[in-house]
Amino acid sequence: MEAAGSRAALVVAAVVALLVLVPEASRADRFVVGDAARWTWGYNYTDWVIKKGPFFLNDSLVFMYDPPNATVHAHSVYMMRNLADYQSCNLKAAKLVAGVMQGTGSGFEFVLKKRKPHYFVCGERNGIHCTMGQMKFIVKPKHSSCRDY
Ligand SMILES: [Cu+2]
Repeated sequence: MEAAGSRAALVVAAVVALLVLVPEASRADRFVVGDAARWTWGYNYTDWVIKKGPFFLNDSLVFMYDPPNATVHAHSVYMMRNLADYQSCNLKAAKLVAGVMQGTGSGFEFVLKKRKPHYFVCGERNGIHCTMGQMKFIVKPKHSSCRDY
């Protein structure tokens, strides 16, 4: 009887440990940028970030866009170095994250690994997709211990 009792206690302890440890270790959300609109001209991604956030470390952003063809403009993903370049859509020092062909199929997945502001923009047409097309947003992932369940 006592053995069964301590086994039960062990099972309870194991379940509690799983409940506490597993979500923290493995939980990461995956966001399709723009949802149904995907990564495209004219969608307000700044509003999208406000609606979807906060974002946490190890969450991923999936950029989906068609390859360029006769009817579809090319899109891409660049990361700006700082807020000033982001605000002015100045691509001179920007880093290419995903080229025009990389948004097809299941899209391009970017995992948020660093706790810093990420300045994402579309780099096409010399920054016009960023300025006129609103294809820009900032994400600053929080530490996952700040996540509330
Ligand atoms: Cu674009």
